[in-house]
Amino acid sequence: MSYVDEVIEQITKENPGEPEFHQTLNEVYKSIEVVVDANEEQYRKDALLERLANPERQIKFRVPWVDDEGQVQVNTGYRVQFNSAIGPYKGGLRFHPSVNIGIIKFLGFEQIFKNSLTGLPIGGGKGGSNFDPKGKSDREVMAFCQSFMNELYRHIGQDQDVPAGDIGVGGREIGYLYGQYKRLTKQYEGVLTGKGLTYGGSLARTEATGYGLLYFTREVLKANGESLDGKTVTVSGSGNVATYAIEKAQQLGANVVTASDSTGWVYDPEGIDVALLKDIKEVRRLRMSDYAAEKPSAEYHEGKGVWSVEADVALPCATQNEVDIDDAKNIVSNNYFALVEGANMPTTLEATKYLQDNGVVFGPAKAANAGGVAVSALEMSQNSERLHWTFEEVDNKLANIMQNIFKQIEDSCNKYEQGNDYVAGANIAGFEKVAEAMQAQGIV
Ligand code: NDP
Ligand code: 2IT
Repeated sequence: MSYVDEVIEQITKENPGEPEFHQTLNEVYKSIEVVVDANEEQYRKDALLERLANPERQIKFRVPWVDDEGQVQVNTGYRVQFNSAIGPYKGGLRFHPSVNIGIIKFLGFEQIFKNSLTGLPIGGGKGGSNFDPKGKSDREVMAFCQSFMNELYRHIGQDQDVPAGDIGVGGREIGYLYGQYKRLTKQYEGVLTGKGLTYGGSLARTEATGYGLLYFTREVLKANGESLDGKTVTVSGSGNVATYAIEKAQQLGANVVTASDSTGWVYDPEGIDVALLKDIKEVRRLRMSDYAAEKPSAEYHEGKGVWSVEADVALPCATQNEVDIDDAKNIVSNNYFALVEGANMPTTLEATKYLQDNGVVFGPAKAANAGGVAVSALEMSQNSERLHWTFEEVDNKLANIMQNIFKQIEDSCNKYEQGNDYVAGANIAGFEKVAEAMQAQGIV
């Protein structure tokens, strides 16, 4: 059995009941096998793959809070500090009822390689809670965030671990979390990113993941002789990533005809109205069904179905494993040119293989959605130097970072003869830097 297969088997056995973590472990370790084989003796001796797959630290804690009826509620909080070889732990917080340790570990593991690809000095971490912000009052969300921070503050700091947003955590939640951190520690420091612009946030952080996704997609299409101009694009999701992906795709000349949430999806052949979408989702916190009710050209459908629409480019921007084998078959039979992942691990392993085998150009999440964390790192730089950069300055740096990520992937594909398997290219490029830093720092 190869070293990679041995470690996958061992880690899977030692961490039962964590299918999402097993999935990313399989994807990443199988695709770096070519590098591992070339260094097998040293890596084995140093147990490099075992160390990389075991988080440096996992924190799990109780989060009690009082709801509007005076009832005490109890949620579970997590922070997984996965790897600090190249910088302080960095990665978002997810508030969603599905959150468990396996989900946080899959996200944290992916984050190690994503952060490495940005070229910026940030390690990998992730956290969150099974708290569901949907339907809660502002006061309830604040009470939860304050209680969550009452424990988390002990484990984070601007040079230790810097959380940010993810599903269910946006500007409102970051504000409440930041206020409580400051109250507990008396420190006005860049301990969280995605902060509001009046208290240390960076311009373009809100837009960064979606915009970055499109800057990356532009590179992918260019390398394959295509461009976004005049293309039809389908997007899933209607949160932070989806909204700004749609906005930038339109600015680059594409027509985006879908958006969705966990209850249904909208087909709007005239193109999604981003101003209306922002008002519905960011201001009024309503559903896609409300979008359809207010936009005459839009059709609303219950359930899943975005990938049944004919288009050129698919951008899944909602959640993990939302593109399964049936969706992949639809995408192939609808003659899509490319699928580029905005969400983290939105495509199952089986669907990824099917798309790649059938000639759909595939852009992997840890490269394609790295723009969010990259601008988070730029927010950390601005906080450290106590200065603010202009929107254009941050946006230009973001575009350069996404271009550079694609170049690293292409270089790795060429060096290890992986053709245009960008999944392999991204995993290899992300891994090589972290592996070298870990080896240089001894057995820790
Ligand atoms: P938001 O909370 O802003 O939006 C999430 C969107 O996805 C909503 O439309 C939500 O619908 C939908 N969604 C969430 N869970 C499910 C589910 N189980 N089934 C179907 N739809 C679902 O989150 P973000 O936009 O920030 O995150 C979206 C994805 O992008 C996630 O995978 C996240 O990890 C990833 N990501 C986010 C980054 C960021 O900077 N925010 C950076 C990089 C990646 P509903 O409202 O009905 O729940
Ligand atoms: O998945 C991700 O990269 C994020 N949710 C953003 C993390 C961050 O620290 O900005």
